[in-house]
Amino acid sequence: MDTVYTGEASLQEKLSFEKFRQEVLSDYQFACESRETSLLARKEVLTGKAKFGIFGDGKEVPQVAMAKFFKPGDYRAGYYRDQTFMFASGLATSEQYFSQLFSDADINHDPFSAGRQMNSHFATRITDENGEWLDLANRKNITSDMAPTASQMPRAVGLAFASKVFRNNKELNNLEHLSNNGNEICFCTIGDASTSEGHFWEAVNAVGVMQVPLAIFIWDDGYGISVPTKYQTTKGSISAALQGLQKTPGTNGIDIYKLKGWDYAGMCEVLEPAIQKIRDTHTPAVFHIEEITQPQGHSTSGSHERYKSPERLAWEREWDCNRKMREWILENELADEHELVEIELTVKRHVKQSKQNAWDKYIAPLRELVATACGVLNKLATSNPDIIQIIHELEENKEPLRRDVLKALASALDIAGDNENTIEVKNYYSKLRAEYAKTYNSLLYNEGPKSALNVTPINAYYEEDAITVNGYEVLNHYFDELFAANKKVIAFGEDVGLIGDVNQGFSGLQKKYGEQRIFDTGIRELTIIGQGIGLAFRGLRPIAEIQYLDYLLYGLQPLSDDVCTTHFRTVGQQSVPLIVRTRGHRLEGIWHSGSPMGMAINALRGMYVCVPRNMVQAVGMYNTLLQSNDPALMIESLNGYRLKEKLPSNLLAYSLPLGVPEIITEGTDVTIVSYGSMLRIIGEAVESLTKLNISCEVIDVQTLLPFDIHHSIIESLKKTNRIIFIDEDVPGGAAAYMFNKVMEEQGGYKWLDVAPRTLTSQAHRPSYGSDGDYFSKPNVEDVIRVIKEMMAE
Ligand SMILES: Cc1ncc(C[n+]2csc(CCOP(=O)(O)OP(=O)(O)O)c2C)c(N)n1
Ligand SMILES: [Mg+2]
Repeated sequence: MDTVYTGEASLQEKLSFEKFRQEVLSDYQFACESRETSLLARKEVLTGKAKFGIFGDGKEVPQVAMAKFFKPGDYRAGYYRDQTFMFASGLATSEQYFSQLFSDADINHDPFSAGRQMNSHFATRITDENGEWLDLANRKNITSDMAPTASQMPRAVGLAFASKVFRNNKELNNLEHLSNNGNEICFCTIGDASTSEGHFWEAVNAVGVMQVPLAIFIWDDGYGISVPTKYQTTKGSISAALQGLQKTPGTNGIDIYKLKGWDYAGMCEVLEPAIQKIRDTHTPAVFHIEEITQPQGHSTSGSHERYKSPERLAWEREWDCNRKMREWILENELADEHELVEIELTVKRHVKQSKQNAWDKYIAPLRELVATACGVLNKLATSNPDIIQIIHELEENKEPLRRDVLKALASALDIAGDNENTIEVKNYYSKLRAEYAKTYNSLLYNEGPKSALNVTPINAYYEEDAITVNGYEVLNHYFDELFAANKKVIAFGEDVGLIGDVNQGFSGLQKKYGEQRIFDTGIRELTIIGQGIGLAFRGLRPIAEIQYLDYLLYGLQPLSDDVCTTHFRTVGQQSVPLIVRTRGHRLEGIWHSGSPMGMAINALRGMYVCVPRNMVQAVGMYNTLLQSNDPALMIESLNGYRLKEKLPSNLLAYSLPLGVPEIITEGTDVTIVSYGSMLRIIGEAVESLTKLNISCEVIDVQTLLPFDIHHSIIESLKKTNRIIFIDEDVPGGAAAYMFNKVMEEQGGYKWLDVAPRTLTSQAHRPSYGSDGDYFSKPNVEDVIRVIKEMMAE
């Protein structure tokens, strides 16, 4: 009996040893494949086949270790060093890696960005073609990588935070495709030098406070390009610098682990329980992975021999993680030299073949394009030697770009001049231009059923006995109905929870709907936006509040770099339906009266920018946005919360179309184009102007992005032949933008009888007090004066 038992145990032991051995060798194989990919990819750049390369060499072993614990449902918010992790997680192949390196515009080849992103910028699909969320709880999810250092931190906070929401809010339990009881971890990676960014510190503090499942891996190779740790980090060690955040019994905070990047076994041993703890307890952790190397330096843009000493370079060679893993395998007799050489040779052949396949797939359609273009050009039936030369050069081009083809067509057309032989070439040229506009310029916004522009508008409906309430009460009624009807909606920000925001839009609603849905955050605009990004990624409908428009600047970077580019850079595979709610334009003083609309609309192409003049209008916009996957900035009028408005009875249905201006006063002499709280000043001026027999047509553009999509303003101008654009931004800001839209895009210049005007605030921030306001912002008398001037011209 005993003998049999012992025999079984040893068989099991043997089996589990073999399994372990195979796993280690598989990891080693991934590490080798990744290294070989880095080495070959660098050569492709240096020989001119690709423009730029940045690689994960030196970080292979910690990433195969990390990948072991990355489970379906989990998220990664990382940076450009993580190819090994992607390979080991089964989310990328070396062939796809090369396709992205070559900027292959075919999404079947570069599934991360269809050639829109530099290499090593990964992503996985999160929505289907119709914009519906996939079963993310059963997939490994990669949120699209970005180049700005530490820009992954804000959204990492949000991705982890969403798990907390899913775990604590039982009303979301039925969303099984989005979460499995909040068990999902966000794996975040960052370079050692990038921890110097404020983003990093704000993020670690926020997750320490909130206790959310974030695992931050710091790849510490001692340098940020050429700048070493001593110039980056207090005490020369990020884990030492973070000590005050360490969680201890009875406190919140984060767990901090220090690991060696070449120590495969050591990392696996620590990571297994550590990651499980994050999953179970939602305690965030930092893994400071030290002693990492960079065998090929930072990127293809320079050589590290310029700034690393010979001693450092020698140390890096000796402590190369792949080399150390190899030694460890041999020492522990998990494989012999022969077996490892076999793996290494197999990998070399595989990567070489992958590179070749990627190149062949990339170049084949371009060569076909050249053949077709030359065929079409030949039909110009010309004996012109210059055109023959153009065709010849194109045919000879071994590595043609689309650009070369379009240049050839355009030059040939210029030379051929206008004659009937050119029609086919002209048509072909136009067809290609349209096709490549789709390839390179599409999907800044959602274009399908989830486009905010495709939402069916529904008018506001008023009962005969509709009550009149304060503006903030309109929002309060609306948010009450919204939170009852849509469990996915979550609102948060400074003072949003307990007091229901500084203007009481959410007053009483935390009590009614719970702290999971309406809550306060710390004063940290970057990561408030990050929380919104993460929640939106994970299929919820966040309304992230920035208390005043003036403080949008603090949260602008993740909006501009991340939110605005996500749909574009993933060619529509990811969306961030985040609504940023703020209030602005006119109150008191330098930092509570700003209207930096030019800044916003220029930085936020990729979001919609709504500028309602009153709160009912805002409601209509919120409803439209919530039916779409497009992100938006909603700027409520600070001085509108206490103004009386009639309350519509279809608060939840009323959906206002974006990009459709409203004529709020009809007139025949002058068209006044404006938005937001400025319209109230204009209204007062118009009363006086009417008495002077000047008939004003006042147009509220309602949204700056998009802007007057049906070109209705020109129709007003055709009638009045005079136009002025007024706002509270600095000169050359949003008023100049509106001017450009109407004059250039709508051809408004053709209908002018007098010079068109803009009327704006002064270039400086508004001075304090009522006189400060009067002399800083456009006032009633300014409006009257300029319009009288226009009438007299
Ligand atoms: C905001 C910002 N500033 C500067 C850069 C240029 N840059 C790219 S990578 C890098 C160094 C990053 O070093 P580290 O975080 O240690 O990552 P590593 O490349 O060493 O893995 C710099 C300065 C950038 N991409 N973004
Ligand atoms: Mg570094």
